Amino acid sequence: MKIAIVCYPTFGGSGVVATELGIELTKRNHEVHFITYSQPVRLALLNKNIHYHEVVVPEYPLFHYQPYELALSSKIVDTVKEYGIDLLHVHYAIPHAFAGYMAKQMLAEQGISLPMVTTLHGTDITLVGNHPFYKTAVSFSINQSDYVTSVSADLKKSTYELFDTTKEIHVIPNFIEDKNITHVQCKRNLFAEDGERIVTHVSNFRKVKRILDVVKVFDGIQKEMPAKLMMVGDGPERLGAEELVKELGIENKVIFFGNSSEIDSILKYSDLFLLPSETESFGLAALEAMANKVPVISSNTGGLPEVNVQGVSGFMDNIGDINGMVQHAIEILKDDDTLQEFKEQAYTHSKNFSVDRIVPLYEAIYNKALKNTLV
Ligand code: GMT
Repeated sequence: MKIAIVCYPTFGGSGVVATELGIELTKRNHEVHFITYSQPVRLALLNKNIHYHEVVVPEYPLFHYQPYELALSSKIVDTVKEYGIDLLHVHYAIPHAFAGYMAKQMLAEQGISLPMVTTLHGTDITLVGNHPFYKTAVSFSINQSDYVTSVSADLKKSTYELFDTTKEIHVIPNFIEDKNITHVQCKRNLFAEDGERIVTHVSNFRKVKRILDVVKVFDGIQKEMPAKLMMVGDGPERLGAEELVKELGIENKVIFFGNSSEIDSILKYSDLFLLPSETESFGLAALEAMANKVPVISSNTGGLPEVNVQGVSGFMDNIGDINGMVQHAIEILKDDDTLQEFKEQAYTHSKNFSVDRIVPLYEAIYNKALKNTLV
């Protein structure tokens, strides 16, 4: 099948999922065409089955806002016609599902039918999409998609609560490749001294991630045992977190890496992952940690209870419960045997989200969408 994927090409979870999905689909003999405004960060290699088509929005002084949706829908139409694309899969409703719908309509005028699958990822529903300025268009584009999927049951529930839709939503959780990692002790020493626990957080440092809580929880941990904190990512809350680190006097124990494409290398030396988010439709970062044998302390919000299993892959506490998170972190990190047990449990649990289990669920939706459009 020839599949066009529209996504955000940046470090956000939806772009990562879309990119990994595209790569996996090519391993299953599909041809994948990414249509985005820059090459997706996790897309290293292009080959005869992975193509990338850049959406360019020319600057024009009259425009206060550049019409990205227009350029995107035109690019979808052109790509579909040039490469004989069978199906369009858009990730993140805003504005991709709307642009996809416009492309579908333009193609229909020319007698070409293009089934569209929309995957809802989280903030497109819970934070941004339900803003009154966007809600009408987002509801419309959900309803006009041929198939809609969401990355967790909780996100499906939120979609029905927040939007005027009765559209069937298929839950397809995010997935992860089996990392099957082995630790190389000498490299671990690049990050921390012997006997120090390595605590890690990875995100885009937006408010919703509560990275000040990450710093506070780490502060509680480091008071009880030698530890280092790896802060991976960048975003608006970074400055505040750096200030808090200084205020607490723990500058020599916290490393801010900035954005990195070496997430797995950092995770494989980590002992604990912190994700105390305000809202999280799934928490792909937590799953990536588990796949690298890193147990997770997270909040219990949104779809996180579908990913993190209490007392097995880590622990969950209420949003903002710093003390609870510190206590649970210490419970995991207190001795090597307990830590090893949690590491193995987290890794075993991550296999429930293996590529081989999840990607066929998307293929099944694609087949249904194609069949329905051809009838
Ligand atoms: O979490 C982010 O900041 C990025 C955002 C995105 O859309 O790129 O992530 C959302 O999609 C991820 C992939 O499906 C989910 O794992 C994240 O939980 C979700 N983020 C939120 O709901 C805040």
